[in-house]
Amino acid sequence: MIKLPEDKVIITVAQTGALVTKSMNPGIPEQPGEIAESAYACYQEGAAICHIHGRDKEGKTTGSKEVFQEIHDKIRSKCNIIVQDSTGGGPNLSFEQRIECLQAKPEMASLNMGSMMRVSGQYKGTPFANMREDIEAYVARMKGLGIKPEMEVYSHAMFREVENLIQKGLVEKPYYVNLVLGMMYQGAVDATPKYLNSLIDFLPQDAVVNVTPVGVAQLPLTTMAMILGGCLRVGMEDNIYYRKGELAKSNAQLVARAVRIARELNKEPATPDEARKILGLKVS
Ligand code: KMH
Ligand code: ZN
Repeated sequence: MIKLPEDKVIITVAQTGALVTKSMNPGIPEQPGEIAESAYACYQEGAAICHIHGRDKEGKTTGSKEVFQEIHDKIRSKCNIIVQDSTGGGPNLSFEQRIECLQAKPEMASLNMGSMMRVSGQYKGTPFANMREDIEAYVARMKGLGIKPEMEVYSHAMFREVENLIQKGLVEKPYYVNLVLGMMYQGAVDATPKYLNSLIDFLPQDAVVNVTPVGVAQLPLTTMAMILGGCLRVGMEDNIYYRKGELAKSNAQLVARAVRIARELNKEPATPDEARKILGLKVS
C-alpha cells in the first residue's frame, strides 16, 4: 500500500447514490444543479473528489450522457474538484447504460470488482452483477478514454479481479482501490476495524487506498483510514445520518466533520490538484 503523505488526506464525497432517495433524506441532491451546488459546498469544506450518480427528472437513476455532461459542466464552472462518475449505476440500468456516463469524460470512474446481491429497501434481492468479462470491458473503455478507474472492493475475494487487471496491464500505477465495507450488499464484509485491517493486508503494493464505510461505521472507519494513511469517502450515498437518530443536513456537513477530525490528527485535506498529483492524474 502507498501511504498518503503524513500531513494529508484525500476526501471523496459521494452525494447521491442509486439506493437512497429524498424521502429518506431531503438533503440528497438529485438534479444536476443541486448536485453541482452541493459539490461546490463540499469542495469548499475540503473534498477533493466528487463521486457522481445521475438521476432523471423524476429522481430515478440514469446513465444518460447528457445528464452527466450537465453535472460535469455545472461543477466545472464552479471549482476544480475531481469528477468521478459511477459505473455501478443502479438496479434499473443495463450494462451499456452503466457506462454511458464515460462519454461525458470524467477524470475517474468507479469499477466494481465482483457480483453481489442488494439486501435492503425497494431493491432487496436484486443482483448487482459484475462479471470478469464486464469488468474487463469497462476498464478497456476507461483506458481508451484516459479515465482512471477506482477499483471497488467489497470482500477479500474481489482482490482476485484486481490481480487479474494488474496481470493483464489494464490498470496503471498507482492503482486506486476503494474498500467498501458494510451490509448494503450480501457479499460485502462488515464495516469493522478487523475487516478493514485484513482487507488492507491484501492490497497490491502500488495501491493508494480509499475507505468507504457504509452506515453508522462511516465516522469511526473513515477516522481509522486517516490514521492508516489512506483516503476516505463520506456522503449520503453511503450514510444518511449525522449521528444516531439525526439525519445529516447536507453532504457538506459530513465533509466538514471529516476535515475537523483530520485537523485534530495534524492532517490537511488535499486540494484537488494535490490529489491529482498523488493519484497520477493530469493536474488542471
Ligand atoms: N454505493 C456504494 C456502496 C458505484 O457507484 O460504482 C458503492 C458504489 C459503487 O459507490
Ligand atoms: Zn456510487
